[in-house]
Amino acid sequence: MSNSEQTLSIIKPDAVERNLESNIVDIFTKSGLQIVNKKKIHISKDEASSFYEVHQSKPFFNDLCNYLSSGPIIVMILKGENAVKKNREIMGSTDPKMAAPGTIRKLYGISIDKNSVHGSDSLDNAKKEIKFFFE
Ligand code: IDP
Ligand code: MG
Repeated sequence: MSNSEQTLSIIKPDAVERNLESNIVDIFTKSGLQIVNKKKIHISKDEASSFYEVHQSKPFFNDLCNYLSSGPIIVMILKGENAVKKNREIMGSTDPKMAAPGTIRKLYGISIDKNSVHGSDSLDNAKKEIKFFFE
C-alpha cells in the first residue's frame, strides 16, 4: 500500500550559515524523499513566535524565536512514503548528543538549540506548517 505524504523541513540558521544546504538536501533525496518546493527566507521574530506557538510556555521559547529569526533559513516541502516519520528518523534526536549515527543532527548539529533542522512531528502539523510557509 502506498502512503505518500508531505512534510515540512527547515534548514535552520546554523546550517545555512555553514553552507550545508546541498549536503542536507542530498541526505533527503538519497533516502527517497523528494523536494517538491524549497525557498530561502529570513523570518521576523513575530513570525518565528507564531510558527513555534506550541512552545510558548517553554523556558527556551524566547531564545528559540530569536534564533530562528537570526538569519536566513531554507524551508522545504518533502514528499514520499511515510515522509513525516522518515524525515524525523533522518533528522535524529532533538539533542545532537543523543542523535543516532548518520542522522543530520548527529552529523551537523552543534547543540540542542542549534540543531540544524526542523521537521514536522505529525501529519496534522505537517499540513499546518506547509500552509504557514507556502500559502
Ligand atoms: P524537535 O525540533 O526535535 O521537534 P521540539 O521539542 O519540538 O524538538 O523543540 C523545538 C526546538 O526547540 C528544538 O529543535 C530545539 O532547537 C529547541 N529546544 C527544544 N528543547 C530545548 C531545550 O531544552 N533547550 C533549548 N532549546 C530547546
Ligand atoms: Mg518539534
